[in-house]
Amino acid sequence: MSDNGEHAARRGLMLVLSSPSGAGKTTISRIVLDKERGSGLSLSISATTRPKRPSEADGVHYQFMGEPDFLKRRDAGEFLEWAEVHGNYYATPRESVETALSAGRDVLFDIDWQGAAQIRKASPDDMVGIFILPPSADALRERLERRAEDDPQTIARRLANARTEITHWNEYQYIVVNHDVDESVGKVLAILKAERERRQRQLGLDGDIRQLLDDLKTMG
Ligand SMILES: Nc1nc2c(ncn2[C@@H]2O[C@H](COP(=O)(O)OP(=O)(O)O)[C@@H](O)[C@H]2O)c(=O)[nH]1
Ligand SMILES: [Mg+2]
Repeated sequence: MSDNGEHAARRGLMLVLSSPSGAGKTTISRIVLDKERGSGLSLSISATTRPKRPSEADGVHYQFMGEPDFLKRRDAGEFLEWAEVHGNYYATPRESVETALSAGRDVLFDIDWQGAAQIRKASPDDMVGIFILPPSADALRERLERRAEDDPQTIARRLANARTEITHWNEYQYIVVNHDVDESVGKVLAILKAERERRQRQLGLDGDIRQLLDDLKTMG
């Protein structure tokens, strides 16, 4: 906005996606990240004590670790938030997120309602929460079964936990019902685009606008 063509610097935002297991949140986040490649959006890679699935890679989808390691890092204050989900521990490592945000880059989180609540409490102005809902109970069960990477007992537990997760829907600013992945991705991208333009996130606007007003006064 200043006449040297530079834009005011912007504060990075935390885009948090939550949903019950199987509503499509992980699929949506992967496509969003892919489409936003080069825009300064990166995924927060969580630490977890859950066993790695065959399709996952350590350090890419999660940092897999044993419980003693996890608890040691948690107690050392290395996590921005942590929670127990489906009987395993999950946490967001603090350092990479803080580095990204202070450099004006945005961070995408695929975390549950407990983690979202902790981040919202710590940084209400920097977090944008989106809750993804399945179109129906049948659709949710089908997706959990189709994935077939988990045993039936795990699937049953995830279905039971879905009810708890869904009761937190109204703690999020945006709700996306995932009827169609492409459509949902489009909605998440639109939310991100608009949220990036929020006045509060544009640093240095005060000075730029004062200058604009001064320049206009000189002209008149
Ligand atoms: N609080 C919190 N939740 C997380 C974190 N990482 C993943 N989760 C959530 O834990 C739940 C289980 O994730 P996962 O084991 O990958 O199975 P999924 O449900 O199939 O995605 C999902 O709701 C994730 O969003 C984290 O760092 N913190
Ligand atoms: Mg997931």
